[in-house]
Amino acid sequence: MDRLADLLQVERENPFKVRAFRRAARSVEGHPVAMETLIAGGGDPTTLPGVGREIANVIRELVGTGKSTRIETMAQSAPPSLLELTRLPGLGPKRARLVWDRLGIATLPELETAAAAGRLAELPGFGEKTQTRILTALAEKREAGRRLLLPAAEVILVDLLRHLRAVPGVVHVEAAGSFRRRFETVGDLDVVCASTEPRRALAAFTGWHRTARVEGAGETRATIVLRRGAQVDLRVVPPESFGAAWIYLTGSKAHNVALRARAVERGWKLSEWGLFAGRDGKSGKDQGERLAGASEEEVYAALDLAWVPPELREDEGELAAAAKGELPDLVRLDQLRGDLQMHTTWSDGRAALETMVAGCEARSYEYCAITDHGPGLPVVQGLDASALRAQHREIAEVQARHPSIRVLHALELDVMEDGSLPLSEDELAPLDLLLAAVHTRLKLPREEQTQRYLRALDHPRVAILAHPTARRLGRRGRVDADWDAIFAKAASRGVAVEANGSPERLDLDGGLLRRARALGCRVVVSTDAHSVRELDNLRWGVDQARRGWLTDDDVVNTRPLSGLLSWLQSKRGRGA
Ligand code: DGT
Ligand code: CA
Ligand code: CA
Ligand code: ZN
Repeated sequence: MDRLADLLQVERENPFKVRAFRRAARSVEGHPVAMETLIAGGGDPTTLPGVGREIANVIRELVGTGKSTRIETMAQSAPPSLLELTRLPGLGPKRARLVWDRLGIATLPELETAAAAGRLAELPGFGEKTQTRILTALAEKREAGRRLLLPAAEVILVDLLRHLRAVPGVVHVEAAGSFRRRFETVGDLDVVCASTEPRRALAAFTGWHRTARVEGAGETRATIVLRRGAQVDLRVVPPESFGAAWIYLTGSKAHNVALRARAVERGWKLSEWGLFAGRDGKSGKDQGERLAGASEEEVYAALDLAWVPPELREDEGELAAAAKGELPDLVRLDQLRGDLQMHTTWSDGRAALETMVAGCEARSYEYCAITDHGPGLPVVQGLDASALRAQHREIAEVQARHPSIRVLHALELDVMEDGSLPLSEDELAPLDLLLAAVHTRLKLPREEQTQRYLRALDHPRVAILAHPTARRLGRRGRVDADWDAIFAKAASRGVAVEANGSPERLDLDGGLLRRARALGCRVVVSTDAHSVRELDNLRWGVDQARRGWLTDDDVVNTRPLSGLLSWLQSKRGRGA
């Protein structure tokens, strides 16, 4: 609908008609019953405010065929990318049309080139100021196009939740969306609020000190854009709807769709307002008997389901498991007894070895592994065999001063292009633990890359495959390799795969962890900390382990020290 309004405006339709379409779009969006449901139930769209016969026909066509002949014909006369231009603050449909007519520009990159060259300022009604505004908006858009890493999202949310909790009338405020599901990156932030005075909550939200711009604001929802481009959606519902709204806004969309289908099977209706016995009805408050809605547990229970942890809400089998009472008892942060990857000033860490050990001790760990880099890396000065012996002596001294924690001497060794390791077995003999990791030659062809991993996993000393896919979020994707073959080999060799908790790695992520477990791998959750503070990154690794359906049994470092040592022993016993 909004798209149609934009097109009409680009086509220089009567402004009253454009406005009518926009009003109708708001009305449809804000309506508690989806148009599909309304029409399927014999309802009439013209009962919605602002929806007349003409618009109702467009809605029926859209619901029936997924298309609108009206939109299609109009889209043909203007390039579809022109719509993107109309959404840019500082441009809008009228000016976008002018830019297209005069300069033949229909895409954002073309627009940016023209603006940077000063060609926009020369258009009638534009000027320097508009041109600058457009350039700023383009830069902002690029920034916003990047997804947030979880810690950045959390910093914003903690502040916002604290702000909203202090608003009179607010009963609950919680984070939802991909952040709550702990998806690896977050597109926009979603917050759900229960309040007896929704207007006040919304005003406090749009008036928050970090708000740069308000994108949309209605009776029950608003969207703000923050100064650095991140976007936040807020939904405000009455307390009796809070659980249903929290489920809805947490998603994922696929989980919601499956959940709603389950309600429909029982002849009920599930929406962000609650679970209702009636399927039709015109407003959120009149949908038949309310069966549940105040809490998430209540909604799931009414559908004969156990409460589903947000990390599992991806429609990957969690509803079937919840129906049978077979959801896994997911691993928790407090079950971890130590951290098995960290760096010190011996290689590229920023804290001294003893400082890192003290940091682990302060976190009440039973053990920690010092895993500085070995030789062979281009940027990092790693430890050669003689440095390794010197470090071994230092670890013995530090261990003596810190008897409450077991300090394991380990090494993160780079896997060479051919899958060999840059130190000999003799040189590695004093180590308690060996990590293998791929850092270079990330673009080898798939087959070669896979063989490289398989050979490294065959090395008798390798116990952990660190950050297996070598991805860096927002910078580079996974290396191309046959992960199933690699996981199967790791399982057969007793090598654990890492859930690296560094927020820009999260490697393996939930999906691959689940696969690794299915193929028989053990998992280690580690931080890869390069400072004491980064030791706190363990929790992001635990989140991915949970997304991977892992229990404490699957995670090696939930074991007490004796269990960890016997795992290492059995690995060693396997030999070459
Ligand atoms: P993001 O923001 O890209 O990281 O991912 P999400 O999952 O946070 O997605 P977002 O912000 O678009 O929407 C938040 C939740 O709202 C989403 O997980 C499920 C729910 N939702 C949004 N759109 C729809 C929809 O069209 N149908 C249904 N059933 N749920 C939706
Ligand atoms: Ca979101
Ligand atoms: Ca959102
Ligand atoms: Zn590494």
